[in-house]
Amino acid sequence: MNKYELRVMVLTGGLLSIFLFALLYNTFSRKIDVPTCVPYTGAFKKPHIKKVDNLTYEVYSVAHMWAFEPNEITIPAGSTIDLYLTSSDVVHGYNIVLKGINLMAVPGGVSKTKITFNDAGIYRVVCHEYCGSGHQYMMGKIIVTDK
Ligand SMILES: [Cu+2]
Repeated sequence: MNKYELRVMVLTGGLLSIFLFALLYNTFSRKIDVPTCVPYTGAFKKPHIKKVDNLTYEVYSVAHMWAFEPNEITIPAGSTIDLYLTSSDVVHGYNIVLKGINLMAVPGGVSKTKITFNDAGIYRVVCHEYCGSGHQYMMGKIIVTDK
């Protein structure tokens, strides 16, 4: 081993130590808000839409190869959806185009978000996580009707 090899090894070890220190420091001493999954409850055996009141809906959605269930959601303008999302096979994505909503559908976990639709229109839902040969056909729709 020549002196250059030794320098490279010392430098590499030093950088690795700094990296590990930064990782452990940030893990234990700072409050990092990492999104978590709600524990799987089995509420998804049957995907469904629950109407809470005229402008509030709960949607229990399951993604699977290669569709979302329910595939079409119709609500009046001004409605808020509590969306609970899971997957029954592999990891899928749930992107509501024009709303900036971007969720992952993970088997065994539930992703949750709240979305308000003030404007009428048809919002396309696409899978944005490659999930197999039918991935590009995996889409749904949220139809927001005029009040
Ligand atoms: Cu996909």
